[in-house]
Amino acid sequence: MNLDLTEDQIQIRAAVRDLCRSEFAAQAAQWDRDDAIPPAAIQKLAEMGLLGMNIPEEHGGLGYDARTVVTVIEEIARVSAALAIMVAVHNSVGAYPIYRYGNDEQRKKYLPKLTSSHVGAFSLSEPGCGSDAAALTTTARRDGDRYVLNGEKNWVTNGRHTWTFLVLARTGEPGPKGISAFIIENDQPGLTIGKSEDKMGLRGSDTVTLAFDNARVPVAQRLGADGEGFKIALSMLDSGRIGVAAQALGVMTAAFHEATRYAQQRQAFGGPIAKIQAVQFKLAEMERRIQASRLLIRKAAWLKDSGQDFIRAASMAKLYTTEAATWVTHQAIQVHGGYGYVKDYVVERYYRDVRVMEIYEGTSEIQRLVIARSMLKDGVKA
Ligand code: COS
Repeated sequence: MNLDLTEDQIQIRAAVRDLCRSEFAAQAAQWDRDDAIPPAAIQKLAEMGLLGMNIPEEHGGLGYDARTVVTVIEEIARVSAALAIMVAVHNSVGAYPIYRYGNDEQRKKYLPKLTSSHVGAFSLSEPGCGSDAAALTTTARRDGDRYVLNGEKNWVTNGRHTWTFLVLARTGEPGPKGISAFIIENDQPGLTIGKSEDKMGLRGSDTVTLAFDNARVPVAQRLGADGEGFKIALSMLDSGRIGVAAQALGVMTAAFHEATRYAQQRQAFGGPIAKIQAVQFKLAEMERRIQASRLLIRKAAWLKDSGQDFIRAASMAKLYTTEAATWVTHQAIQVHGGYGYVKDYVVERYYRDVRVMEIYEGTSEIQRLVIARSMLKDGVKA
């Protein structure tokens, strides 16, 4: 297993880093205050092809492998976690499923725009079910050449910027086998896109509710076979979870750099606080967790790229990295003392931004469940 970046990946990382530093770094705090990211920022990413990162070139994408995708997401998250989640969701669970499970017509209709200019979203959760995804109650009743959708969805990232929603709805029996996936456009009659949630962090990335009231969707908009929706959703989330881990890694790396810089400047007890062992131990612990996170992420991405089962590895990367990010950003504030608690210092935003990463795309508890089930099924190898 080779976990080093290739020359190409190092160049891509440098190009994305340049873009983020020159175009986004100075604005990220304002996006957080305004709770809005301007479409121009998405456009800049689109110009670099980053809306089609994991889609093959013949369908308009860049054809990046998973290791390259996580490297890009980490870089964006070092500057703005809100922008990173928009891109990560669009790529992993918005556009890619249409390539992976779509028929020729669907690929031709959606991929050219989704890889170049338009944003996609994913809608599984509902007010009454999140972790227990197979319990969803939004219905899609077949009526001739249409499905009629009724129900409510929530926690939909990118909702107000989105062209296509990948919506999971019940077409059959209770449980996972009665769920199908649909591509639904933002101007679908019977669909109401709700207000943006007023979130603790990731401000600027919009999160909305959806309401379906007799939305009549052509059968041609169903993605995959009838009843295949749950497997489509979970398999896409497996990749998405490596992306969330990469976001968490980006934010905690930025928090670590801020804490280190501050510790070397801040004077107390006759010198910089970086000379105090209590502070050094915090910095050492941060670095340890960052390096361990990076290895877990690269391993999960490598397993995916080499065509192996990566479900358990993706859950481990997400679980470890997001919990590490919560710890690292917490400690970065601690190193800053009172200054870390005010908005003049960026670590305050980092702390708010990472908190949700232990929740979305599967809580830490769900990751533990996935890991345990997989170990008990396959056995634990030495
Ligand atoms: N990829 C593909 N298929 C999968 C899968 C995966 N990662 N995990 C499970 N499946 C399949 C199973 O193989 C099973 O099919 P078969 O009976 O044909 O074998 C089916 O899906 C049902 O699996 P299972 O019995 O494990 O389903 P559960 O209801 O117990 O749910 C969990 C499994 C809890 C893991 C799932 O509901 C989950 O991940 N929940 C969190 C959802 C989430 O991340 N929400 C956030 C969305 S972002 S807003």
